[in-house]
Amino acid sequence: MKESVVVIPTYNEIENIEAIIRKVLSLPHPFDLLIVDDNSPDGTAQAVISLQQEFPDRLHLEQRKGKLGLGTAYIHGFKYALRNGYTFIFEMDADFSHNPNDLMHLYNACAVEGYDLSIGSRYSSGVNVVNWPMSRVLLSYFASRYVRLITGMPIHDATAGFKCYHRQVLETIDLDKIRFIGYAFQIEMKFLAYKFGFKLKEVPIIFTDRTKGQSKMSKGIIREAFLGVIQMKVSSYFRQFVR
Ligand SMILES: Nc1nc2c(ncn2[C@@H]2O[C@H](COP(=O)(O)OP(=O)(O)OP(=O)(O)O)[C@@H](O)[C@H]2O)c(=O)[nH]1
Ligand SMILES: [Mg+2]
Repeated sequence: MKESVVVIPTYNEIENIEAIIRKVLSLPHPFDLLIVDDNSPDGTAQAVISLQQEFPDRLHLEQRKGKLGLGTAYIHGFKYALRNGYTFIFEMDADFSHNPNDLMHLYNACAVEGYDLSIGSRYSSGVNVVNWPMSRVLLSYFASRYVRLITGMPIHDATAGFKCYHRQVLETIDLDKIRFIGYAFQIEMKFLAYKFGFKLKEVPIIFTDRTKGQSKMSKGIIREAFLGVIQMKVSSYFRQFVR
């Protein structure tokens, strides 16, 4: 039984991809890696293919035809991880905004303390974001307060994208019914895990703004999240969450 795999979605991350792969695969704990690349024009996938010769059993690549959104990239990766028998499945960005050393803290919250979903949180102990413009910090911080207000979910960092799932959470959530692709995807996955009664834990992390590569954040992603939260809450009244 394979234990842990870190799923990293990539779109144009040629400046980060080799460094993030080497960092994760050099950690003392044996994490496997799955890169889900959307046919990045900058050659990110080719860089992964050449590194696979050095890490044949631990570095995996799934390629998709075009840019289809972060959310669907993760759904694709989760299905791969469940098919291949992994117990702990992680989400992490490719741009070092998430510190790979924190993977162990997320892992321990699930594997040692028994939580079903651990979340790398920027806001569970104050505001732990480095080098983001104040406007972005305020947008992100109040977005989480807004989600908490609407959904009642007791989570400080609702849009966090650095997580560890125990496979039973992803087996319970109907992945084909997930509608959102951006931050709303991050909110929806936490909201469904919470509604199904899984045990969630926020693990404090420090989030650092990317130093290499281009941001993929857009106004559309923010709008989707703002309206999507209301949709999630309303539709939760009309369904049952039975495990
Ligand atoms: N496969 C795939 N990956 C994506 C897509 N959009 C973003 N990503 C990846 O998802 C991760 C998070 O995207 P980011 O652009 O870092 O989003 P962000 O952290 O909100 O914004 P910045 O760090 O400021 O750019 C990165 O590894 C991106 O390469 C997509 O459409 N498809
Ligand atoms: Mg980023």
